[in-house]
Formats: sequence, C-alpha cells, structure tokens
Amino acid sequence: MVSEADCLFCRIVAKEIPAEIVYETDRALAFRDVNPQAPTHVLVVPKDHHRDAAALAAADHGLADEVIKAAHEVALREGIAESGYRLVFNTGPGAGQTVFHVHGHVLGGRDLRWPPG
Ligand code: DGP
Repeated sequence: MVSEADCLFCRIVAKEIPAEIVYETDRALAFRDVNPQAPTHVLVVPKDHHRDAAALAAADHGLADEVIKAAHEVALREGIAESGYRLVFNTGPGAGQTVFHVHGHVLGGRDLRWPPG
C-alpha cells in the first residue's frame, strides 16, 4: 500500500487514528466526517495515498472507479441513493481541500442547494 507517515487519512486507513467506518473494500475505505455538513456525510478514500482526484485518476483509473462505486454503495446503505446525494471531491486549496489524501464527500439526507458555497 502507498502511504505517507504524516497523512491523516493514511493513518485512518492504517487504523492508527479511530474513525467510524461504514464501508470497506480491499482498496477503499469509507468513514463518517468528523464535522458533518448533512445528516449523512461520509468520506470515501482509496487506501493508497494520492493527493487529489486528478492525481488519483492519472495514476490508477481502476482505483478511481472503485472509489466512486464505494461512494454509491455508501449511499445505498445510508438510504440516500434514491432521494439523491452529492459526491464532492474538493480539489486544491482554492476549492476548500484541507486534507491532501483524495476523498469524496458523500452528502445527503437533506435538501442540497445549487450552486454550492
Ligand atoms: P476537505 O475540506 O475536502 O479536504 O475535507 C476534509 C474533511 O475531513 C473535512 O470535512 C473534515 C474531515 N476531517 C478532518 N479531520 C478528520 C478526522 O480526524 N477524522 C474524520 N473522520 N474526518 C476528519
């Protein structure tokens, strides 16, 4: 597994830092966001370290697919797949990315406005 010692989400993947895990595959992990912005707010990450969505897609298309499939599986399990959910990859500091291990935010369970802030 590709990991970085000082990466928060690598440490969650390694189970060194606790998180409420809701779904796991061989190559992806989904856990609840510590600061939820909706009734369902789950982060889906590849277990391998890639800094953002662009780096993930460039390095491993199959893994990007797997992360998106895992996000949909989370939505099904959380009961928000039918009503609709948002899958957000903040990419870069200007878009609000604060943790530089790619993660998709699965948000749902309330009305989601557009455009986002
Ligand atoms: P972003 O701003 O897109 O990089 O999102 C980072 C998210 O990570 C943010 O919504 C809060 C969440 N987060 C930060 N630290 C932790 C943590 O230690 N545990 C969990 N579960 N979530 C965290």
